[in-house]
Amino acid sequence: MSQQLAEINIQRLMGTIEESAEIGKLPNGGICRLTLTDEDKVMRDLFYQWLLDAGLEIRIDDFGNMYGRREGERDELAPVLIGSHLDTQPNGGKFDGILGVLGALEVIRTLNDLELKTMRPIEIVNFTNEEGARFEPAMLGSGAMTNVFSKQAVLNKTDQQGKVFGSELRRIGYEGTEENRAKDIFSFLELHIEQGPILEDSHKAIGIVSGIQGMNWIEVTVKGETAHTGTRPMVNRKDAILHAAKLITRIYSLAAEYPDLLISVGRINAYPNVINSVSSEAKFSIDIRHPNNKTRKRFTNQLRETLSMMTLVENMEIQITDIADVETEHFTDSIIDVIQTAVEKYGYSYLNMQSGAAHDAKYLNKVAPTGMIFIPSINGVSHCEEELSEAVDIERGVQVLLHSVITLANKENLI
Ligand code: HGY
Ligand code: MN
Ligand code: MN
Repeated sequence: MSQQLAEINIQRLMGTIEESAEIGKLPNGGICRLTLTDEDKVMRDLFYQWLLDAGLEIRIDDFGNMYGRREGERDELAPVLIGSHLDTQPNGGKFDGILGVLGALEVIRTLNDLELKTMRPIEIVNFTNEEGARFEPAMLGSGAMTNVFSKQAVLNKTDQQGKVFGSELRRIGYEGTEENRAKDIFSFLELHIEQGPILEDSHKAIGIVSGIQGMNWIEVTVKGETAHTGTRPMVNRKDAILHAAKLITRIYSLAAEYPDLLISVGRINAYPNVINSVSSEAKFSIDIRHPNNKTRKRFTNQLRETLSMMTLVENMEIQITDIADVETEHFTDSIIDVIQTAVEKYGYSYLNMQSGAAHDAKYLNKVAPTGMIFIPSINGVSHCEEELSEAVDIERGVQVLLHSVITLANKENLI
């Protein structure tokens, strides 16, 4: 059977995606499957079974990253790695990350159906904590496995309730070993929904991703003084929520001076957070994204100075904590070419584009030639229960993944 005739089974894939969507399902149709929770364990156990059913050799590494390996005819060669993540946002959709992992599984299932052997082994992967919704920052599993983060720093991460990454990994039974990490990877491919409006607006079927824009995640803690709301005169207050509100308003107005910069305050907590006490502490997050590293750094520096100056003037106190500072990443031309060839073979319309969202591929690109394939998101929405992609687009995306994998898994080298 030749590679161009290899066709995936879209009904099987949609059934697998729907089955995964039942795990952590919310009444509004969204999914809450935060990394290393009981829901994540149920999903991991089911994925483990699917890997076994597909005849793959399974490994778990010391960050809970899960790998399924399909032997190659020359099994000593470095593998082609494909995959993404199965963890979700607290009110996530059923495609973000999941399409990349279950689409990779469909590639394996199709190769098995067709008894299509490849020269190189192929490995599919589910990365731990891509979302960064529970343990900050994002892409901890892939960032740890590529040594962007130190092992101890990752295992010691705590969530908002003080639960520790390492003990949660143990608790759900997915603490593996260091030697199980993927190593000497020939290439990495990640299929993902675009999560934005570009492909839909441009009526293109496939996004051939050139790279991922850089980002900063910062946390600002405002220190005030608690007081009785009925007795403390307004002039003598150190109201943390009021000062945070002024800072946040200024952050957005400063960002408006930078074209293409995306800024978001997504998380905010106050203490004691009761109606009749003036707040003594307010913590809020800032997510900063921009395609150009210099511009992003210039803005972030100006932001720090502005927040500090405003706080000095108001005789308040703040603490600025860096959670992530990630450079813009450019993917490997030879991988982009393989994807482009596959897209042209099927005659799909396509757009060469950069990714606004971050993905595990950002860190895999540091250790292996990497590329990404996007499919359209309906109404460009993601990280919510309305996240949706059409089966026809899913089929095209996985077909391109399949063709690209077969090409790469039969290559001696990339040049
Ligand atoms: O933050 C991101 O872009 C990704 O969803 N983790
Ligand atoms: Mn994702
Ligand atoms: Mn996401």
